[in-house]
Amino acid sequence: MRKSLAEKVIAQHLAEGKMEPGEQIGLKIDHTLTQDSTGTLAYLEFEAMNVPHVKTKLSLSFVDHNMLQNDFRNADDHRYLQEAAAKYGVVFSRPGNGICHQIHLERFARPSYTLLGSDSHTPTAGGGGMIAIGAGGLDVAAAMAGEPFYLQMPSIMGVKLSGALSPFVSAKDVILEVLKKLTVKGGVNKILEYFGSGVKTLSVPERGTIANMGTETGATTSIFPSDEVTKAFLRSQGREDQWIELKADDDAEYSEVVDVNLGDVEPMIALPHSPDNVKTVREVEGKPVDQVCIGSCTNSSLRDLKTVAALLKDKKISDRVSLTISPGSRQVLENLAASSELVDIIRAGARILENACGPCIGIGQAPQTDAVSIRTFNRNFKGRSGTQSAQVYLASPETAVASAIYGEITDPRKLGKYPEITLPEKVIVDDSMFIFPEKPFTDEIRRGPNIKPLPNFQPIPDRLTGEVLIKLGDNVSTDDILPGGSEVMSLRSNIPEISKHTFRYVDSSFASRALEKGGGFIVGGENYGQGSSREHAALAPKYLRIKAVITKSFARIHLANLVNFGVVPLTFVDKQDYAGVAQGDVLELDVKGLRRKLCVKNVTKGSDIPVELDLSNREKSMLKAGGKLAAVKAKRMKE
Ligand code: MIC
Ligand code: SF4
Repeated sequence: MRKSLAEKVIAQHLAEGKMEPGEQIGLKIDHTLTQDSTGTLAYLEFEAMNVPHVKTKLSLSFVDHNMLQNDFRNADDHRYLQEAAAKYGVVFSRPGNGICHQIHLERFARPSYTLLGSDSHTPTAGGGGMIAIGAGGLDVAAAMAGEPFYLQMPSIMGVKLSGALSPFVSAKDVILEVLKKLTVKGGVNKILEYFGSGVKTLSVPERGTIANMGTETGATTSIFPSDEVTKAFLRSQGREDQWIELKADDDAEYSEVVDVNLGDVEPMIALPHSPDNVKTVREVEGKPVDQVCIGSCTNSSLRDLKTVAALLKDKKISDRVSLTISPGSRQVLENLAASSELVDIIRAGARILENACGPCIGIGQAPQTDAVSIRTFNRNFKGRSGTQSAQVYLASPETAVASAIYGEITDPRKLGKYPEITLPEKVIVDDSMFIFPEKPFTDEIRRGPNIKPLPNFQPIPDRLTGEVLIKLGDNVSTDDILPGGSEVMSLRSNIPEISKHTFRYVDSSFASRALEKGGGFIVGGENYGQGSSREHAALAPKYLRIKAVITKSFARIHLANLVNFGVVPLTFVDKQDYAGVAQGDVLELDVKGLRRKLCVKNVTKGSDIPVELDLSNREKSMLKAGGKLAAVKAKRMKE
C-alpha cells in the first residue's frame, strides 16, 4: 500500500497495535521535552516511577514559561528542574535560552524521529519532518521511563499546497486559512500532512509556524516532508549530517484532502476570542489598536524577526501603541544583534522582552481595560492575556508591524515594497546555555516549600453519585478550567493550592462549592478541554473530588489527562440529552466493569441518560486503578 509520510514514521516507531484509524497504538519515543510550568509535575511523576535515568535518545527540560520570579516559588521550581535534569540525565535549557519549541526546531529536531512534549505546541517540530506530539506530563514522564506513548491512531488528512505566497503574506496567514476551514475541532484525532508543489517555497521556520498552530485545529500533530529546504536549514545550524530525505509515496492515500493555493491566500486575522474566528485583515481594517505583541512559539523565529526588522527600519510606531517583541531564542536575538537589525527594531520604538513565552500566557504585558491587542501568538481565549475585557486578535508579524505603525488594524500590503528576506547560510550558534548532563550524574535535588508531593488517589468506586457542580458550553479551554498568568502558574507544583483556582474566571465559587459538596460532576459541550496540555486541568478537579466529566466531545490531550488521573470521561450518546441536565441536578452512575455503554440516572429529573465510555482496555484498567501512575508503578514492581 502507498504510505503517507506520517504513516511511514509511525510504522518505524510502532511498539504496539494496528495502524488503523481509531485503533489504540503504542509509539516508541525518541525525544522528549518538558517546560517549567508542566515540567515540575512531570519530574515529580518521573521520580515516583523509580527509574534511575531517562531511557530516551534525548530528553530536554526547558525553562521558558513562568520567568517573572515574583517570589521564591518560581525560582525554587527552576532550581528543582535544573537539579532533576542533572540527576536523571536530561539536557537543561537555562532560563534566557528561549522557547522550547523554537529551540528544539533549531538545535534538535531530526527528520523521521518522534518527539513527545508536555506542551500542546510540540508539533512545531513537524516543520522539520518529525512526528511530534503534545501530551500531559505523566505521559511524557512515562516516555522518559521508556514506555511507549499510547494514542488513538489518527486518520491522515492531506493539506495540498500549490503556488507560492504573495508579498506580505506569510505562513501565519496559511494556518489561519486552514483554521478557518477546519475550526478548533476539525483536526481532532487527525494528522495534518502537508504535501504538494507549494511545500518547497516555505522555509523550515515557516513550516514550523504552520505545524505549531495546527494544534489549534485539535490535530494530534502536523508534518512536513524533509527536503532540500530542510537540508539547508540543518546546514545553517551546523547539523547537515542529521538530514535524511522524507516524503510520502506518490499517490499516497489521505482520508481527506484540503487544497490551499498559496497564491490565493491573503493577510488573515483571528478575531476575539477564538483562533478559528478568522477573517481577512481587509474586513476589519481601521480598528484602533492599543497593543501589539510579536513573539511566541508560533512567530518568533529568525525569519519572522528579520521581517519585522526590515519592515520597521526607518519607521516609528504609533504613539497610541505599545509594541513588544519576545525573540524565540537566544540564537535569534544574538543573530539580530550581530547585524544592525536589532537596532532597527529598537529605533522604531519596540520594547524588547525576554526570550520566553511572556505575554502569550499572561506573564506580563496584560493590556489595559477594553484594549485591542494584536498578537502574533496562537491563542486568544478570553482572559488569557491577563485582562478579561481585552480584545485579542491573532495575526502574522507583517500585519502586526503594519498595525503598530498605523495605530489601527492595517493590511500590511499598505507598507509598500516588500523586503526580500533571505535566511543566512550559517547562523551564529552558541549552545552554552544548555547544561548537558555529565556522568556520574549528581544526586542532590533541593525542593522549595511550595513543591508538594503528588496527591495519592484511590481506585474509583463502583458507584458514582453527586451533584452537577457546573454546566458549561462548547469549546471550554484548559485556560478556562485552570488559568495561566504568573499568580496561578507559580502554584503548578502545589496541587492543593492550585486547585482553589479551578474555573476561577468562569465561576469563582466552583472550588469551594466542590469541596463543600464532597465533589460531583462537570457537564460540558463539544471539544471540552481544548488548548493547553496542562494536566493540572484534570488533576485539580480530581483533587476537588470530581468523579466524572460528561460532555458532547473531548479534546484529545485533556481526555488522556482525565484518564491518567482517574476522572471518568463520558460522552452523551444522544447530544440532545445535554439539554436535560442542569447545574444542581443529582446524578447516579454505576461504573462497575467500566462498560462502553453506561446509563446516568438523573435523580432530580427522574430521567435516564445513556452515555458512552469510549476507552481501550488499557485505559480502563488505568482508570480503575485510580490513574496511570498507579498502573505504571504496578508494572515496574512486576519487572
Ligand atoms: C499554553 O500555550 O497554553 C501553554 C502554557 O504553553 C500550555 C502548557 C502549560 O499550560 O503549561 C500548552 O500549550 O500546553
Ligand atoms: Fe509558550 Fe505561548 Fe507557545 Fe504556549 S503557546 S509554548 S505559552 S509561546
